[in-house]
Amino acid sequence: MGVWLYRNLGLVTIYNLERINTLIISDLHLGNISNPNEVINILHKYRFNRLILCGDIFDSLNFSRIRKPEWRLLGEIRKVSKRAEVEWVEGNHDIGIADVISHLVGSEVHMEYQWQIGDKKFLAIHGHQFDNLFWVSPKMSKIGSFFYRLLTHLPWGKSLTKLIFGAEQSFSRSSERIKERAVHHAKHLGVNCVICGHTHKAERKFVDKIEYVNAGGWTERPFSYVVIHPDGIVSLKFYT
Ligand SMILES: [Mn+2]
Repeated sequence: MGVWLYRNLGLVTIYNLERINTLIISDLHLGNISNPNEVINILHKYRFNRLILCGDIFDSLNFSRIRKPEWRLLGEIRKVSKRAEVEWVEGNHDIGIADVISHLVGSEVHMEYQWQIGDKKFLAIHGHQFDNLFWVSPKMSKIGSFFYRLLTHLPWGKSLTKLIFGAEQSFSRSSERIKERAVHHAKHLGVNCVICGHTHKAERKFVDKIEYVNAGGWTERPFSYVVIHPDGIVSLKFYT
């Protein structure tokens, strides 16, 4: 009888969800090449106390480009905000947008966000602050990433980007630079673990005893996200 009740009330599903402390998702770029349905699946996969949107959730202020599944994802985030805290950390693409949208999805907006699990101190920051000036200005970063994407879609684009911009090289250099500067910032603030996005390159590494995690992104595969367990252990996950 008990089992029957559980099944039919959907309680079995709730109890089967993996219990975590924090879920972190970054660089969805809604309104561009985004994958909202996959993100909804992740929201349904776990039970968590805190959801951190680590920047560049929107690609631009052009809301006419937001499609139905993307609105549905925003609705799901709003539902999450009824049972867990939702923190939105601004990225270079959603500066100014977060303020408009955050009340819709029930989140707080931050430049950077700090929290603690047990003795372990965490910081979430998008990471464009550590990038070169060219990519930091929203306009320039948009123009830059537009040309980069355009070129990588052409058959001879990859060699051309290398030839003209050295873009691939400068992109990988940029993720090294961001890691280095994020770790420096974390040391300054006295946190143990710093979580960024921006580079779309998922990574987890210890540098000078600071745990650096990049949540990756959702515009190209493999899609990735970060899970923090109740004991403060961080896992970088890939969506399959
Ligand atoms: Mn960014």
